[in-house]
Amino acid sequence: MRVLITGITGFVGSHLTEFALERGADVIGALRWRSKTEHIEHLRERVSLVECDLRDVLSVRGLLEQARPDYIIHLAAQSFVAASWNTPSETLWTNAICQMNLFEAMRQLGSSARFLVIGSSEEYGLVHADELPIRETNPLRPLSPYAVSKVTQDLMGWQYFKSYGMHIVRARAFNHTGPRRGETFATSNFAKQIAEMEAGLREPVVHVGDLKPTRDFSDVRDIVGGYWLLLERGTPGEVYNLCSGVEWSIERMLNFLLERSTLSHIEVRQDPARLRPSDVPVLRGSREKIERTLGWYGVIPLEQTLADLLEYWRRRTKSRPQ
Ligand code: A2R
Repeated sequence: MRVLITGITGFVGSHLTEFALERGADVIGALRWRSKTEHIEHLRERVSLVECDLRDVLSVRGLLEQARPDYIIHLAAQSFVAASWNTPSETLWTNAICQMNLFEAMRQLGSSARFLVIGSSEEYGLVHADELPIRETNPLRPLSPYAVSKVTQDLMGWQYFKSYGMHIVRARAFNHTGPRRGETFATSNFAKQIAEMEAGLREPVVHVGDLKPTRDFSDVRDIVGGYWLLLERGTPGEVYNLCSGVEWSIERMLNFLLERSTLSHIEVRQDPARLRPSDVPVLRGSREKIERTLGWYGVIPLEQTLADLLEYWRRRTKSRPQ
């Protein structure tokens, strides 16, 4: 089994690689010459890495010729909702065009690889109270440039399945976190700030954005298991939510991390720069479809995930040169 993972150097890519290697797969990872490889250093000897900027159609063709994959998990993306407000065209370009280049190269080469499109709960965007928990059939009302880019990827997956009969399965992952999560993401950012305060590197003030939104969080190690299952047994053309079905406010996650800190008092300060032009107030998914049809559900409690995330930042802060 040869699996091509785009975005292998990213947060999810590193966890998915560990998962795939444990299952005996041959992993081929696509990265750019400038990609930071710190998350996959411990795996480097066990994977094949191919340089490719997925925005470049020739480069993508070369990647597929070299990789000859059975499975493709397309994780590479501009993945950060907040950044998409400042770089809307870059976000749309990267997320839509990279995937289109992969699909077109697959068609040109006659590849019959199974392909997993990585969508997002952000696609649902504005959700009314009577629509919770969110099912796959809910209308898509995206509220950010990132969300629009993910709707594009999602519907493009459906179109290529329908038009060309390609084996494409679509995942809509709700929020996920865990060790190695990028520091721009709220949970990881809070944990990093706390670890740095504990190490005496900053004053005991945690800077936050809007704490009121609630989100449906899973552990990344559960999510990558779901992705694998969708490639193995998901129905082509179908879309599946991956979520816990449990809602936590950002504030509750922050408080959980603060309670685990070794410091007795940390001030919480709202930073206007961290607020977004429009944010999704509530996202809670229904995992009924994937649980009923494929038997998937997450097993790692969010408390464990957050504790592991804080430990990750403590370790990184200690090992950082002062
Ligand atoms: O930016 P780099 O060179 O460090 O690599 C990132 C990669 N990537 C690309 N690779 C090739 N060609 C491109 N034009 C390109 N643009 C981005 O995507 C990095 O390895 C990966 C993104 O990693 P993270 O930001 O850590 O995202 P994460 O959380 O792993 O997200 C995975 C998927 C994405 O589709 C998200 O939108 C979704 O899960 O939530």
